[in-house]
Amino acid sequence: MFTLFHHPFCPHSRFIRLVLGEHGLDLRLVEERAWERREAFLVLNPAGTTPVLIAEGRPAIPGAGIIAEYLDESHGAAMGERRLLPSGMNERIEVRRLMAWFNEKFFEEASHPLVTERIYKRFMREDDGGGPPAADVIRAAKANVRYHLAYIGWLARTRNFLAGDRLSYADLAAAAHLSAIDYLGDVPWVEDDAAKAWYARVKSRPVVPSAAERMAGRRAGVADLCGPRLLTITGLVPRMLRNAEGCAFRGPLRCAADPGPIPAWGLVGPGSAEQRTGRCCASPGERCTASGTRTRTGDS
Ligand SMILES: N[C@@H](CCC(=O)N[C@@H](CS)C(=O)NCC(=O)O)C(=O)O
Repeated sequence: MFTLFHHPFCPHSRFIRLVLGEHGLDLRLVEERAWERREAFLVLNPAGTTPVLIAEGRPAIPGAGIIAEYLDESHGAAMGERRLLPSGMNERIEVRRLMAWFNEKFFEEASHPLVTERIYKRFMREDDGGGPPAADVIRAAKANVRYHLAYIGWLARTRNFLAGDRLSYADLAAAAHLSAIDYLGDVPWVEDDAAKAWYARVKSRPVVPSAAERMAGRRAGVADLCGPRLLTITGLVPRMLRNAEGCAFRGPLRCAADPGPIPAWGLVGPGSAEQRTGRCCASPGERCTASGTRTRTGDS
């Protein structure tokens, strides 16, 4: 039996829950609000971040990457063909590269700002950083999602799963971060059919958002509008967004400026300066104003 200190909307915690689910391991969940910096939790992980795994007879295991490596070392061989970190050296490098891509880069550029602005800030006290969501941060993060989705689509078109032939940690890390923001209606699935089809395949696996996640979403005021009765009601709601499963969410308006076509992968990577600074909806040389119109950079 493992114990996982997690938060329902922490994408790294989601990743580890998916990994433990694939391994078929029993799990006790303890919800941790990392921003409260609880002393007993800081003793387990002085970095104060979730997830932290407690395995009998081991020191506390902090961090998604370290937990994933530990689980592969302790339980991977027993998975046989279904091992999530493949045995070949080259394949392992590619899985680790993509696992880091999602747990670090995607997190920094997309899932962390979106989850923080839309959910965590509602729970946090003002002196802990709580307050209303910052529209410019959300806009920048949503623009970053488009580039990441294009990359995922490119991987899904060229391989069976993201890192190769088989399901791996790369797929679970990507799905965990995407699912946190898909829940919020922040993934423009219509832009990439290959990414959408890959996600549907990974999401069809047995591990789904827990009741705790749904509850946390409701407490945060993010209505989970799946279900026939509510779907008919939302038919009347303007600015409705749908996630990959066709669930409806009320979402913020996208920036009114036309973001233009996503460049072919490799020309512009996620995380470029333009994307990070909130000039997300505009082409290079332009910026997007608060009212959603474009101006040339340097214009007053
Ligand atoms: N490197 C860590 C980062 C984990 C992380 O940033 N967790 C977030 C929630 S998803 C957190 O606890 N943030 C609180 C903080 O940074 O103080 C990992 O891979 O697990």
